[in-house]
Amino acid sequence: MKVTPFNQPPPALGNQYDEDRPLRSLLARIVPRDALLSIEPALRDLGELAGGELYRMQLDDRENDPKLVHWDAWGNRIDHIEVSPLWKRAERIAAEKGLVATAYERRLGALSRVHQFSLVHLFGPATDIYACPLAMTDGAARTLLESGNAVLAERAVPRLTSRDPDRFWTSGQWMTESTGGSDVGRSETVATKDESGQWRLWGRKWFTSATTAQMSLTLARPEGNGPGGRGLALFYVETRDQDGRLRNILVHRLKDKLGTRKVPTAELTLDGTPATPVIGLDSGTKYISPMLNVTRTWNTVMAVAGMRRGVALARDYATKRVAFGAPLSEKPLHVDTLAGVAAEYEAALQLAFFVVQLHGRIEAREASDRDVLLARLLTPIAKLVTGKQAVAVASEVLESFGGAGYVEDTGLPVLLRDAQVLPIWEGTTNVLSLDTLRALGHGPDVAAALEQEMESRVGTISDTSLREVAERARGAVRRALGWLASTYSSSPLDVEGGARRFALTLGRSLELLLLAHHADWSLRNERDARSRAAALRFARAPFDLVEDTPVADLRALANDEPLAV
Ligand code: MFK
Repeated sequence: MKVTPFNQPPPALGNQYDEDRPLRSLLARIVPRDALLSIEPALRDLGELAGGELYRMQLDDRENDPKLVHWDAWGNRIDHIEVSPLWKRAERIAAEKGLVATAYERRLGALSRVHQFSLVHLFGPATDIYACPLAMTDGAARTLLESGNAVLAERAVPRLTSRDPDRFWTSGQWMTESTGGSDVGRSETVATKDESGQWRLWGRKWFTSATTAQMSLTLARPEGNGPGGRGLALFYVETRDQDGRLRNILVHRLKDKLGTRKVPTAELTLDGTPATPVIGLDSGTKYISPMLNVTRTWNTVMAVAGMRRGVALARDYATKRVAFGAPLSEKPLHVDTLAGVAAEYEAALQLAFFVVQLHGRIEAREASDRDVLLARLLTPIAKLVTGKQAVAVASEVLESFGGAGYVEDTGLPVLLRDAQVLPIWEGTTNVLSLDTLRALGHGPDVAAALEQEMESRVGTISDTSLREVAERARGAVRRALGWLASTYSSSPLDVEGGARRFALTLGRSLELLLLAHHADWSLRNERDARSRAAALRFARAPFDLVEDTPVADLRALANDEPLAV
């Protein structure tokens, strides 16, 4: 007897803009109707590409990792990096659709960052982390503009923000050395001036993402400068000469990474690379901080977009996969699991786009003092909280596919591997928790700005259940700020030990409050209770994480040291 085996239909994606109810609802609230109508065709167009052609390419391209070719056939050292076919396509689409340009053209004024990051949200999960070079490109443009170096800005920014793929440049951000990805102040790269007055860089960069870029911003210590970040200077490097040859840069190898494998991350030596100081000859970590804040915002949106991709695949699959007599989408326990990840996504989306709005207002010079303080405080918080959520959601999404989620050629395991980079690069969770403390250390106005923002939102919520969860979220933030104030004076070390729980409390509580605020708007304006369901569900996950654990207890546990009774 011939038995026809059962074949499970795979998950499919539709138009990733049309199907993204939380994104469309958010945009309907924050973007005026006419402006939204003017950008929707481009969003829909990208949503179609993301769920269609690009998704198919991602599955076909799965095994195409970038390749580094050191030598040509005739013995010339070329250090050529061949990227995947999808990456080549993504570069052209990114330029043409203005993934960076949109923020600088400012068609939507203060909402131009919202416009841009809506495009990023759709493009990111469909292009195998091509968002990485774009993030640094955006960061480099912002840094050059803020540096006041008109010569460099005029030379590079028109290229970094071009919509013409043949003119478009990407930028690297070469900071990490083997001495420290976090403690960048320990960098060993040295800058010297040659007889002609040209600055040249000498050193080894240990983890340079997107080494194919035409330019890079990097840090080096001018000879004779002191130690630490203050002794480093910010330099501009054009990577190739007029003949396309690398300018005294040796690419040793590509990193063998857990995820983001399409990103050609390299170890390289700067062997007298010509470079130009961007601003002064010191305080490099400070002058590169616009880059950090832009890339951390990209990281946040990419984390959120990755969650959305996972939810979309899991949701579609649940309608197709039958087990124990019914599609998974009708099984209460499976539905409960998907509801949990959908709520994480919707809450994270609200925080991400709140931060995006703040940056848009600042760049359009329409920001209040409160906006400026909140942007400094919330950029690291949004990055760290969404990075953690993205990993947890990706893990849950894989599990929702059962064994198929663990099998490479379904294209699913890469969701988890690529998510795992989000809490690591651009500042780990711990480094950003300390950055949160640094931001609050600028004075009492920062915490006051957060209190005022929460107050103004809670005050407008009319639905009783939403108001109740928003008040609980506000209470958790107040408690956390109170813990910080009282513990800081008595035991600064305990503050450092509790910094992650503190930052996550602020992040998750604010997500809940923003989601409750949005859900109340959606009830009244869209006659839709799905965002309320998301807020109430999100409120059942932990968000009040601060606790008094003396650092001595933590040390005993972490290092397995004796602890006195
Ligand atoms: C999917 C898209 C994602 C994008 C992918 C891109 C991939 C790229 C891969 C990478 O390159 S990953 C490498 C990323 N590396 C980091 O993010 C570094 C993490 N470490 C830190 O952030 C440290 O906190 C830091 C290097 C900044 C510490 O350096 P220092 O020299 O010890 O800094 P210090 O003394 O705390 O601060 C120096 C100045 O900078 C201070 O100003 P003042 O001198 O005026 O007091 C700080 O206030 C300021 N500063 C520091 N961080 C800032 C900042 N200002 C604004 N915003 C910030 N975030």
